[in-house]
Amino acid sequence: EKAKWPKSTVQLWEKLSKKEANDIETIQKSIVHHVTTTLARAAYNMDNFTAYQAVALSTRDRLISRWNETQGQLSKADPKRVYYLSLEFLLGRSMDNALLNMGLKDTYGKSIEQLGFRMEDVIESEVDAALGNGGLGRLAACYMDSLATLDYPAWGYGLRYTYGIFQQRIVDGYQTEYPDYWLNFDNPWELPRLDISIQIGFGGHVQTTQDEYGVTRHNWIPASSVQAIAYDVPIPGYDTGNCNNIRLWRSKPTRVFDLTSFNEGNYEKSVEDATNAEKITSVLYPNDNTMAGKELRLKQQYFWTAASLHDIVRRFKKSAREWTDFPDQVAIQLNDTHPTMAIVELQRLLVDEEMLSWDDAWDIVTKTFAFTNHTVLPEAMEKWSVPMMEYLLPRHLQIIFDINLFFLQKVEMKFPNDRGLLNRMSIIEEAQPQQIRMAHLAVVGSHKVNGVAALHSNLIKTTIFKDFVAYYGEEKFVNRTNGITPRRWLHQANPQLSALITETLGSQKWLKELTLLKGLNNKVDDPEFRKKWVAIKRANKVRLAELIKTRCNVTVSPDALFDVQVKRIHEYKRQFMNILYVIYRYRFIKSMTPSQKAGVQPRVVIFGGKAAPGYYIAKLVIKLINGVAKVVNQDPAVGDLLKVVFIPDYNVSVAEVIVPASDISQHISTAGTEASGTSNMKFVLNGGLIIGTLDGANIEILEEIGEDNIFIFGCLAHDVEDLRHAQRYRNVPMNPALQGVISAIEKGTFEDPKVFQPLISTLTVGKDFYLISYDFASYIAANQQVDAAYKNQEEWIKKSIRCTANMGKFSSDRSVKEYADEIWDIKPHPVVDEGYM
Ligand code: BZD
Repeated sequence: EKAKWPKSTVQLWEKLSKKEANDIETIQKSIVHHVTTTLARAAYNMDNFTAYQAVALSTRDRLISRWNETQGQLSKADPKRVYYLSLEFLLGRSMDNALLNMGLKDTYGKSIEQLGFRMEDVIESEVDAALGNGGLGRLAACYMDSLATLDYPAWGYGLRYTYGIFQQRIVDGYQTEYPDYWLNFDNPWELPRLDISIQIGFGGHVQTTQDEYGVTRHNWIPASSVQAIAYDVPIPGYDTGNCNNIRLWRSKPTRVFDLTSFNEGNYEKSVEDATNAEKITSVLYPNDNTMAGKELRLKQQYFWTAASLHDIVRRFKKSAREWTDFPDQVAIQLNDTHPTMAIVELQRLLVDEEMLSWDDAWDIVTKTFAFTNHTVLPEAMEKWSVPMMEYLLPRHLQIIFDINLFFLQKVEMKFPNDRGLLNRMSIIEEAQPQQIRMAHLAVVGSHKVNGVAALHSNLIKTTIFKDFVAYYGEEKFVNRTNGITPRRWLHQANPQLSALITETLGSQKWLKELTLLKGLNNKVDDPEFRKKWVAIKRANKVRLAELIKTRCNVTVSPDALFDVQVKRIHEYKRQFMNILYVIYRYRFIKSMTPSQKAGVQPRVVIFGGKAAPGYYIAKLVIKLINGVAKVVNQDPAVGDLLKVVFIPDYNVSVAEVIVPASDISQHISTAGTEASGTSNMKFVLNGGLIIGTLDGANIEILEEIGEDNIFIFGCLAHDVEDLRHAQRYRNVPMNPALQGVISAIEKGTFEDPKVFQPLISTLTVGKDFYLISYDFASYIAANQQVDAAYKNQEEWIKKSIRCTANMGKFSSDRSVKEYADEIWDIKPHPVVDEGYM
């Protein structure tokens, strides 16, 4: 269009679309402009929330301008891109992060201060975008930050849930769930793209015909359809003009199909269909590491993968390339098995709609996809029943059966006459009804499969994917140890520590090259530096103590050792073991003479995390923690020697306060169950020591920071099976210290003991599957070592500095580079600042 314009028009556009300046006056003008026009508020009639909205809108203008510039240049250059398909993006708040990444925080801070507001208060007004459960969703968010920062051409694809993860309140010690209606006030961090709408079909039947060459063609005729509407979330890189995108889909009714009911005179039915269409993206499923098998969840998965693939294919088709070039232009990463239907959908598009041969299509598909596994827990493995799939997606089911048939034929050629093997490897599990094993489909449809920490990547090769390694060979199965973004988890969450590091290292380069933190090792023996280091930790503890006072109404001393376990509540993570030890400690203190008490290291034990609403045992753990807290915190015999708190509604923004304030945090899963863990990395990066098992990324953290700076206990992954066997078939007596604790609960020390009986039964009737009794003795010992080490404050501070100094490996920049180089084969594509909006 532009080409047809007279020169003067083009020049006028160019003149008027120059980027806005970033000086205080321009920024203040833009804020006031948004207050008075966009928000339609009188300039003086404002609270913190209105100020937040105006600052957010002004920040958003700058984000959009970067987004336009980046996406415009990428469209022209058309390099290979990666698409990160994740059902969850746990972004948290955006404003602080956007301002820091764009280098505008100081200017905005000054601007609003002069306008009568404090940056901290304005930041606090933002609600979290909580479109995720835990580690998997937060990992996706960290990876998006790193991809943007490193100038990789990358888009995320996900769902725009109306309700994020539920809000947790504690009532009478129990978790209760409330809906998280986060879009109550407009969300300034998204750009609705109402023009981008894709029709997604469901149900119906498959028409089979012969084409003019006698080839059988399949044509899926869906019975109903919904629309996918795009909402774009700009993701600015740190210290670069690059701005990537997360495209989230929202479901809306289509007009086309619902008209049939309408025309039949069934108005109510057509309205009902419309409401059902909106349901698809209404709520995030709140289970992590368990599979519920709900039909709506499968609908979500297909809706999202189909919309994303149509979008990706449409972008690919803009340039006149051959289909064989598709894998040279497009890499798609599957964040767990949730998006596995994308494999089937691409095969369907290529074969049914683009008329490629099955083999040519399959070659393209397998070169395009790669798959990340995040768990080995059997209850988390996704399976969909064949009848449900047939009803919702009949053509896809046929394709899955064909993929399986051709795959098993090849397995049979390589390993003839091994029926057991074919059964084990089949994508279809022979149950009643038959089940589709999504992990098998993901492995078969991808060129690379990765685990998320060294131990985990090895484990999947010897357990769930053992047969696949024998068939495909080792090269297909790789490790990509997780990482976290140091921008959010140090620079933003711990500004004082960030400033000290920058001052010490002489520049901010470490924020993009985290191994530079090694330079801090030289400072360990500098008492002045140690003083500054510990003063910052203390200030962070004071801030957390204030949050605890507000949220739990418990007063805690910042001089006590802060001991933290925050993560989803799950049996394998063993919060139960932690609270059992707290009871042990409580009883021990109570048995002491006053002079013995004088030697006790005061501790504040801090818990936080959500339990899946249907996870009964996990919810009882929360109840027990609160029961213990109530008794311990009121006991004058204990006083400040021990306090226990459960911080309700743990989320990303609460984590940003907790993580910098921890002295010791707990990462104590039964060995072999926690694939990686990422909060372990966040705590250590912030100079918090950890107590942990030899599980997930703890092992690699140990390797990096050295055994003197970490407290390790418990059995090895390698021994777990034998230990469980012994628990099950031999009468292994319970650890006596643990027995004492259990008796105390059963005597009613913490409310009605009947309440806790099902929880206690997991240790007895349940044969202690997570090996709490076996690990209890070494757990007590490790805790004693923590106390002893904390007594020697100067040595403790040295450990704390060494922790931070040696965490460079765990930047998500490192992880993302490893994916980019060997899995995606993509290159950075820096944006050029042309000065236009
Ligand atoms: O993924 C977690 C693992 O448990 C962690 O060990 C690991 O560090 C992170 C990142 O790799 N897994 C999850 O968080 N999983 C889920 O949240 C989830 C959600 C829905 C369905 C299944 C799992």
